[in-house]
Amino acid sequence: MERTLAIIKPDAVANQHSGAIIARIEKAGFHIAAMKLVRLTLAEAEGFYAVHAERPFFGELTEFMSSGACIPLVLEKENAVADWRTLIGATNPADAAEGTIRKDYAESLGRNAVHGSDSVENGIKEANYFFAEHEIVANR
Ligand code: FUP
Repeated sequence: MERTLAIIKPDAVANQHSGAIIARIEKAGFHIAAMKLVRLTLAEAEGFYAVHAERPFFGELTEFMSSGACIPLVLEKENAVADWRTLIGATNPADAAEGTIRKDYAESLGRNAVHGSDSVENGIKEANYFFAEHEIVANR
């Protein structure tokens, strides 16, 4: 079964949208294989987003991601990576389709409520960034 890493980001947690977002995850048929609430250190956020290290928004992004609690989740489903990205919508909420999570809960391009892995390979890597093997519970 395919896995992806989702993160309910600090803006959505602070704005009390975690429950609504988790309800959408379950309604869309994803199995939650792992979940926890953590506050990332700046170094942990920099490690997670290392691929963006040279981008101009890297400092703002990593400061935001370490500014408060976030909720990483491993989601399991057939086509989990693509289906989760469809459900969350475009990176910039101004471009996100109606009914998507970012359309409904994101504040801005930088504070955009949720993360989703962009490939199956990165889904595995990102799940392992947050969770040990024994913390990920397969759906049967
Ligand atoms: P996504 O895969 O949709 O999360 O988007 P990206 O990997 O392109 O970007 C990662 C995060 O960087 C986004 F969620 C928000 C932030 N970002 C900015 O703040 N400014 C930008 O111009 C692009 C991305």
